[in-house]
Amino acid sequence: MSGRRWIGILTGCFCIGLAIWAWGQRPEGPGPGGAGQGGGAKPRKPQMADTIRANVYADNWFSLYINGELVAVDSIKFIPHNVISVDLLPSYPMTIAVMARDNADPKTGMEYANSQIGDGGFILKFADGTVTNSEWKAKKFSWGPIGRDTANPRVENLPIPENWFAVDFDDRDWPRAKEYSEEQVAPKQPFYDHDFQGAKFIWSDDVELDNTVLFRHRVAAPPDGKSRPDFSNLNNVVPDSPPKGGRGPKKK
Ligand SMILES: [Ca+2]
Ligand SMILES: [Ca+2]
Repeated sequence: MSGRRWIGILTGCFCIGLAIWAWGQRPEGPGPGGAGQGGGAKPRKPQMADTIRANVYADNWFSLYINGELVAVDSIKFIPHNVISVDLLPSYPMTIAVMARDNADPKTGMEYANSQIGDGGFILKFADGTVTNSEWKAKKFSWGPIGRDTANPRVENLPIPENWFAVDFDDRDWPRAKEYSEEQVAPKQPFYDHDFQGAKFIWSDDVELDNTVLFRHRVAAPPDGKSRPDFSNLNNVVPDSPPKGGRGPKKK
């Protein structure tokens, strides 16, 4: 057999192998935007590969809402200063709403058994590239001691709006968050054990006196540019074949 013919056979085998490999790489189910959508395409179940990791650090406590739903709560209200790391199934646009609290005495605004004013600080990063920075909105709802008067400490409060975490809450008149340096917030070791690269510490205007702060931010599309299926409508569709054996509870 001539050398040229061998090259032809080998090239043919390579092309067939490449086609088989490409077939194996094809995505399951519909492409981005297909899951949970109409149009006749059969939705697939979300996989862990569809989730993104969220890392959140607060001095001292937070609760986190996404698209109006509570998704994470800081499990330690004071010290040690911990990181909460959870998996999220994202859908966009994504409205993030956070309540952050410094561990201040509600009557004096002071920390550590009323021995000092103390400071706050909040930072967040999602694996889709979402990070905290001055593009976020921030509004203080409890602050003190007024005038830094620790001899006669008193606080001021604003009522927290009932639907502050809702997607359609109007935050247009809220100020922008203020960024603070790592040196100012002085995070503890757990912060350095997690990925916060590119994220900024934020708070309202006074990281020492402002003790309860609400943040809001809308992520229009994944910052990393990656297309992701939207599973937000999953409860309204049957993601797989119908349950076997009649009307029993469907396995999830
Ligand atoms: Ca603090
Ligand atoms: Ca404080």
